[in-house]
Amino acid sequence: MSLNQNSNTNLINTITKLLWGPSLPPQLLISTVRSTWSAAWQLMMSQLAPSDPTGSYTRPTSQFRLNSNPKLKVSPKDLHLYVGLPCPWAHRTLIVRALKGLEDSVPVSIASPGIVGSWEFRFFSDPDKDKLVPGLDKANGCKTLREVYKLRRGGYSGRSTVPMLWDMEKKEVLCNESYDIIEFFNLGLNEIAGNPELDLSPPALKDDIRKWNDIIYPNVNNGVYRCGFAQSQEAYDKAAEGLFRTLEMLEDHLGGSRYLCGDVLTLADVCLFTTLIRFDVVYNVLFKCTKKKLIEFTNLHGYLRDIYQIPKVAETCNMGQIMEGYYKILFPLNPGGINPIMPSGCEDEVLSKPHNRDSLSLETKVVQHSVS
Ligand SMILES: N[C@@H](CCC(=O)N[C@@H](CS)C(=O)NCC(=O)O)C(=O)O
Repeated sequence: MSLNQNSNTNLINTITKLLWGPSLPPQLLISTVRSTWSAAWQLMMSQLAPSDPTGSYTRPTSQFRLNSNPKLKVSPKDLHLYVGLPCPWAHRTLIVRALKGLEDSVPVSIASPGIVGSWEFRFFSDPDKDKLVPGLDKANGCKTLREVYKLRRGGYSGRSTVPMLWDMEKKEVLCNESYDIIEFFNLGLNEIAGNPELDLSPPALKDDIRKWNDIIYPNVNNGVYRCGFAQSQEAYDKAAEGLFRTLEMLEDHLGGSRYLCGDVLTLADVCLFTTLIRFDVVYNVLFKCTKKKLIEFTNLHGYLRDIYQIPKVAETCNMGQIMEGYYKILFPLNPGGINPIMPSGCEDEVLSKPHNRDSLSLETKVVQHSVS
């Protein structure tokens, strides 16, 4: 328990003793805590997790979009990426940056979730050499991400979210929408990319990618948040039903297809992966996505391991930081701040086990067929 929590508990104990003697009558204690906690929770959730009239979480839209600003001229040498490791949306950008070989040309600053809800930059003393770790702001030397957003001309008073792509020369937020950023990293920076031949959104697959994103975003990527942030039973039931129905459908599809769109990895897979890798370690428990664990879906779990084992992907998955961010900082959902033990299925040894999904490739099937 932190010093602060200790002194708060002592204060509450002292007041209680003054009012009621050595202990509060149990019924009174329970009803007081229940109503106070419930009111505080409703207040916090209504402000932090906006919902529609049925209590269903509605994600606020991103304010800085790349595609909505056709006049925006981007100079590749001035780019800087801000991310946080627990965030699934920021994780998308780290994966595409790594796969495209943009690590040297697009430097990154990795923020840690701060106790008062803002992303902060802190020196990290115990780095895990195999993983990306949080640290200081390398572009602007700010203490918080909020300060960085405020450096832009005209200032800023909205949500300071990650991922955020920053123009170091113009001191401007270029974009804070993950999908725009990954599309841009995929094709917009080929002149400075180490792996320009890789196209994660080939023209022939664009419709298919869009179709998958349209299913996966509301039901899975945002679906887990709609479970965790639901403010009514009805909203939760609807979100949980949509989530598990979609996971079952994906399980079925991935039984016959190596990736979502066939033999090649696409942006749709990157977006699905960053939710799946957090599923058993966070969403299954903290967001009440309890019907099944991901490890119980044989094909989805093999697919997860397949992507995890693509060179440079595992380095972007810091499970310790993911747990720390969700369990310790997402205060309304885990007020005690206890960080649970890591599920064994989420450890590197398990994620590194053979996936045997190469045999699902159409090309492999054709070869096998012609040999037999
Ligand atoms: N639509 C955004 C969502 C980004 C987002 O919600 N990021 C969260 C972390 S997972 C955040 O930074 N929240 C801080 C806040 O809301 O103040 C995207 O896909 O890029």
